[in-house]
Amino acid sequence: MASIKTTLIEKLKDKTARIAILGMGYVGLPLAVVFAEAGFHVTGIDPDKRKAGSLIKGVSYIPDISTERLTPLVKSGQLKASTDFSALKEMDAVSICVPTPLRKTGDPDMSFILSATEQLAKYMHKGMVVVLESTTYPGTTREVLLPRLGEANGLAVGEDWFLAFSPERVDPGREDYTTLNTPKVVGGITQACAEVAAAWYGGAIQHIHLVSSAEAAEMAKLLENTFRMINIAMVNEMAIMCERMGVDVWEVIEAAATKPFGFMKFTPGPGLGGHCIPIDPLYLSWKMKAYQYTARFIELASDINTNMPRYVVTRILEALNERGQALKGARCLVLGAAYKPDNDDIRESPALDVISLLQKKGATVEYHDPYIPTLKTHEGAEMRSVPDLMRAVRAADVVVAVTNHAVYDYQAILEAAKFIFDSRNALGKAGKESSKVERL
Ligand code: SAJ
Repeated sequence: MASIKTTLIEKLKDKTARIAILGMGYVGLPLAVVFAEAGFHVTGIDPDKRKAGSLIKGVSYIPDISTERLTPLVKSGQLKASTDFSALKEMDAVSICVPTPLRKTGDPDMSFILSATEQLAKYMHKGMVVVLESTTYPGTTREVLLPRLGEANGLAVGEDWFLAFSPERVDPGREDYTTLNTPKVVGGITQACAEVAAAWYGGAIQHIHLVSSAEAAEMAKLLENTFRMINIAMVNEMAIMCERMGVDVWEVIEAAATKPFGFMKFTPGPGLGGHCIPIDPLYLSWKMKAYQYTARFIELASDINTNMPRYVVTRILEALNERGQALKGARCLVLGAAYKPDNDDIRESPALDVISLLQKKGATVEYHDPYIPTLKTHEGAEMRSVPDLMRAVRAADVVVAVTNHAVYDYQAILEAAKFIFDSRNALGKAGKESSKVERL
């Protein structure tokens, strides 16, 4: 009689295996679409009624997946959506794509993973494969999912069921690398788990890179994002050092970037935003405490990046002082509030810190961002993006370029502004040459 593993691999290879994706956000929805387009029958399960309702209508709510691409999959029945976790009892393969934020204390918030795991645990049966995609600390798959899904149900992992980790690598808005063509790292609790997970993912995603354990896969993702966070912090500190020495950091970076090997360009900015880079490395430093080890690079980088908004406001205060003006009572216009250019996500955006710090210094602050119509400050106040950008630019004592969206007409802003603090080198050469502009 064929083993459970052989039977499951056959179902995965002939696409008769039924797939469920838990969490239909910017990771889960593209993954569901990629599996459905590969020929699997997929059910997206999300407790958010609005998401499930939108998907049932075939209407997408994330930019990376168009409604035109989604509708035919829903109409054909290839892709379904539900808020009901009991659908899991019919499933053969489940991918967990839920958020892993930080708590206010700075510790990992595992509540979404625990909630999804508790729901799935009710419906576990022989012949299932489960893959966790959420970025988390090394050991989560083995320490959190394995006991709750397998041992609690009397299922032997690697024989009755299969468990692996495969880090999500979705960069929202990116078009050159998507879920389909971004290499996918997969690491199993056992060798058999890795084989089953690779057979599943390999049936839809172009390149699978197998590693020897779930921990190796969890750590690979943290290395990727810790690498970015630390290099951004390093270049932020270069900006501070260059300013002390009267050297133009932007010129220095451009010069270093001419090196065709052994260098990777990062640019300084007002701080580190987003729901990945500032957060993922702290999952690692938090875990290392259990090993009595201090992840000094991560902690130092986090300190530097976290301090950048304050550094920017201090630079603005000094620059206004040079112009005989106090920051207190000054009219400040924050240009761009999203956490990175050409993006509508404000999570962890340094713009929120800059706004609050300017307000604490007594400045009158407005903001403009075509992608962020309203925002809530750290103090809980509602702000709206100013309706007339150029009017606000003319009225401001200082325009603070925080997020350099491509849509802005920087030449017009430069002509209309009294003074600009450019934290992103958004104005480029024109900014370098203008007496009305100071750069980070
Ligand atoms: N930032 C800088 N200087 C830089 C690069 C970024 O200050 O040189 C700032 C950005 O303004 C932003 C923050 O860092 O506030 C994070 O920017 P990011 O470009 O890293 O963008 P994210 O947060 O969207 O990162 C995602 C990540 N994708 C996943 O985790 C799957 C990351 O791994 C990708 O490398 C990154 O996109 C990317 O390359 O765009």
